[in-house]
Parts: sequence; C-alpha cells; structure tokens
Amino acid sequence: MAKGSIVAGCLSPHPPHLVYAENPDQNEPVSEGGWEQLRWGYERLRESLKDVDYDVIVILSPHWQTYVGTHFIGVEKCISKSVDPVFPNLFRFNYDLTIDVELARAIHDQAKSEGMSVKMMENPDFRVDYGTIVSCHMVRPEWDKPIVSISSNRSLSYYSVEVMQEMMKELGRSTAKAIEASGKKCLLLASNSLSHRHFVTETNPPEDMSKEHITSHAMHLWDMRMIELMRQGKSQQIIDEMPEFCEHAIAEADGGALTWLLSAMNVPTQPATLHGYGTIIGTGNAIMEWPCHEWGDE
Ligand code: 2X7
Ligand code: FE2
Repeated sequence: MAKGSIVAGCLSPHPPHLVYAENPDQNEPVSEGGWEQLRWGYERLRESLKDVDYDVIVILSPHWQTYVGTHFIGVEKCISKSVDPVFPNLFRFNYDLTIDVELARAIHDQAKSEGMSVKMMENPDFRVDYGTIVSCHMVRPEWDKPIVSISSNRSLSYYSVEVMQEMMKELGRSTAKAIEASGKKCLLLASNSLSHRHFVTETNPPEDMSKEHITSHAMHLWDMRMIELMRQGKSQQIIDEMPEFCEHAIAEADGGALTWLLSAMNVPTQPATLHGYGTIIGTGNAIMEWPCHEWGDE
C-alpha cells in the first residue's frame, strides 16, 4: 500500500457569520451578505484545492472542548442541527456528515501509544460543534468527503500554553504517523481565528460592514506578525511566540489547533499562501494554505 500523506494544511477560521453570509440551504437565518473579503478568501482557497486529490478532511476545532484528554468522533453518521450558543440568530445549521472512524481510531491509537490521554466519542446523539461545521463548509461546501473530528483538550486551562503546546506537538506527530500508515490522502484544517478580542454588542443588521473593524491596533499588529511568519515559513518561531500571542491577543490558537497543524506538517519552513484576511465582530481571521502536495519528499 502506498504511504498516506497530508496534501495540504490550512488555517480555516470558523466564525458562524461566514456561513450566515453565504446563505446555504442548510442554514435557517437569511442574510444580505457581508464579510466578503474573507468569503472571497475561502473562494480562492477552494480554487487552489480544486485539482488536489484527497480522501478525507482532518480537523481540530477549539469549540469542541474536552477537559480530560483529546477526543475523536467515533460515530460514522452525524445528522442533526448545530446552533451557535452565542449567535443563534446567525447559525442554525442542519448538518449531515460522515466520519472516517477508521482513521480517527488510527490517530487515537497512535497518540495513545505515545502516552497521550485520548478517547473515542461514541455517543450517537453527540452534537457536532459549529467550529468544525463552519470550517468544513467553507472549505468544501459539497460535504462529499468524510471527516475526522478532533477535540481541543483545554490543557491550557488546567496548566499553561507551554503544556498545551507540548501536547499538541505530540498530537501532530501522531496524526502524521497514523496518516502515513493509513495510505490515505488528507487535508488538515486548523479551525481558528487569530486575535480573538471581540465586540460585546452586535450591529443591526449583523452584516452591516460599515461597523466591522479590528478591536485595536495591538490586535492588528499581532495578526500581521503571525501572517508574515506563516508567509515566511517561520513555523518554529510561531510555536515559540505562541505563549505571548495567546496571552496578548487572546488568540484562539489557545485551543491548540495551529500548533497541532504545524507539528503534523513537520514544522514547515516552506511559505504558506495567504488567501484572505478580515475581521469578524472585531476578531482577526486569516485563511492560509500550506500546499504540502507540492513539496515532495524533503
Ligand atoms: O467562534 C467565533 C470566533 N472564533 C470569532 C468571532 C465570532 C464568532 O465566533
Ligand atoms: Fe471561535
């Protein structure tokens, strides 16, 4: 069997506003659009991936929060309605998705063998979090690929960003090993915003773009710094600066997704492509792609 591989890794932010603005059939609320810069960014990412062959999407979302270990959905069909607890006015999404339980279990088993605390989530009534759904929808609205859904173990809340980083580095290595052994081609998604300080009131209508901007200059500077590091292939520096970034920018990378992604791609020195940047209710969001399928065996 040929070795499995990561065809690309993406930073794919998940504010529900993006799906709301797209007006897909699955979402109940109806909008007049909005957040176009980011939605055009997702369009460019989809275009860039359109001829890339892959079997499965592997995603880590900070909105599936687990406090004892990392969990993996272990139920093959997930069909229900996902409602954003903070923005139920924007996101009530009827989803119907397939999980690649075999690959999920392989990553689980590999991580376990490395000493990590892990669990297969086998509750058939489990409600999939909106971060997973929004990122998957924006990257692949056809919903024709199975996914592996990985939780965000909030080790940061019990310990520190440093502990979270160490755990996510191991989870990334285990993910890469399991993928290689599986023979599958995988698209990896880290589902998170960058700076994450947001406004506490909503405009009317929510898609009024005359009110949308970053919450502060300091947040802007952090977002630009991280984007430049990604564009320059300075993944190790991103990992090194993660504690400051998480603390100063209240970054959503605190859920571990970005560190996991960089580690799974073996901390790449190749540049990432920026497909789009924009703010959503004041938070900073970048759509980035590391096109691993172009790199060969380096
Ligand atoms: O989950 C989110 C987010 N990360 C950023 C902005 C607004 C809403 O939801
Ligand atoms: Fe979020």
